Amino acid sequence: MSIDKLFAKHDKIKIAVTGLNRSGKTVFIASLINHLLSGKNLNRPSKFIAKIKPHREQNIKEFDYYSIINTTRMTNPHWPQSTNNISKIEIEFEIKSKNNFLPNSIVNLEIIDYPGEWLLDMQMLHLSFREWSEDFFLDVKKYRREALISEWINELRKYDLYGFYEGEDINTIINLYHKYLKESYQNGFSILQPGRVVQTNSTINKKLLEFTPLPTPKYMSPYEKSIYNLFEQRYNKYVDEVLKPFYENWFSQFDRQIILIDVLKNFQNGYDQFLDMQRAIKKIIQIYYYGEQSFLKHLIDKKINKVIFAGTKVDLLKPEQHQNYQKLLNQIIEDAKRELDVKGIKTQSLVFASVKTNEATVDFEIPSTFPKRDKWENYKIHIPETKPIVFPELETEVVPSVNMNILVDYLLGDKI
Ligand SMILES: Nc1nc2c(ncn2[C@@H]2O[C@H](COP(=O)(O)OP(=O)(O)OP(=O)(O)O)[C@@H](O)[C@H]2O)c(=O)[nH]1
Ligand SMILES: [Mg+2]
Repeated sequence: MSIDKLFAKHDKIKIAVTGLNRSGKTVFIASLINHLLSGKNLNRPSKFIAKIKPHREQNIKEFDYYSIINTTRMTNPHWPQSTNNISKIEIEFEIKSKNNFLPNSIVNLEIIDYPGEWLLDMQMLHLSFREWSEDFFLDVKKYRREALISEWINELRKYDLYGFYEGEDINTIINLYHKYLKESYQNGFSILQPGRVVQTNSTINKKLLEFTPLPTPKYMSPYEKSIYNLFEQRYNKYVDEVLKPFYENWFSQFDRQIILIDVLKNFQNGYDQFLDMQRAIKKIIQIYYYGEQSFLKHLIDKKINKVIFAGTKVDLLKPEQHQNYQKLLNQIIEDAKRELDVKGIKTQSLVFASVKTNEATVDFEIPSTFPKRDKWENYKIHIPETKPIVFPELETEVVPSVNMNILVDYLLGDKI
């Protein structure tokens, strides 16, 4: 370490990039790194140097920035693959001191990337099997999803879920529940637990996913050796062995969070999917309330607590539509924002595009408020597959984007 760095003031900041599957996390992280390395398209003149720190950790993969941006530079460029595991990257900033007599300061920025399907399961961390099941059946009723689960329910009816379990084959119960999750996923629904069931490239041991929610027994306790208890044990094992380590090792103690929301996708999917996504956002912020209150306290004490709701892929719309997208986003997050306000966590919202694709735009007049069910059909759109924009070869050049400068400012303006 150089003498300068030894005396420098060191600071660490951990950002949680969250968002449902395909919301744009990996592309966003790549664009963010490109902005920071180049020092371009930032709201303030850059007085820092940013470098990717060498990856030295054994227990987590490196977020492979160069491979990701290289996929856009091939003769047949393509978007990065859907993420199948967790990875991490650290950026080190050396920031010029305002006073020439004082040493420069060093800020370490830590970012993790992971599959979007893992995110919603975090809510299970603070629900018992019974609570999780009750939540599930309440949602089915509230959102009229009975038809979607009828095949699985019919199968459940064939078993005594609470009586003595003699080891009969229960695979069909599990398979039909998983079928329901996968069909809902294909139809654009967001709340799917456990999320690893629908993750196409998951590396998890499938045995850990062999449980489903079950109706709570009324006026009786299930037998110790019953299907109900068996699923409860498997649920607890999933929470303890899969969710807790992920949360505790990588997700706790972050300083600020950005939630990426692909609002446009839902105009393609449908009204119920839209509502489902909105509920999903509320579930994502539950992460603040998990476990000890110390996490909330950590955020509030450090006074850097911040959640940014970011509507993605705005480059697909014509510029005159951006304002409506912003208004609609504000309406979607209103509930979640109110909850965070009460907890003393600052929120900001913004529509943006990590990269500005060439093939934009969709000819679409986005409504500024959430349309009623009977008006929904007027807003149905088809979003074509776009080709990615090529990341510049030179590290000093920045990729075209929309509002990334504002977003970087929201995220890191007080640090760099
Ligand atoms: N037009 C446009 N499309 C984008 C942008 N960012 C991402 N996309 C599209 O969204 C898709 C998903 O982006 P990713 O960054 O892989 O999404 P993710 O959240 O990492 O997805 P998972 O890894 O599956 O959780 C890409 O393949 C692109 O088609 C953007 O800024 N503009
Ligand atoms: Mg990804």
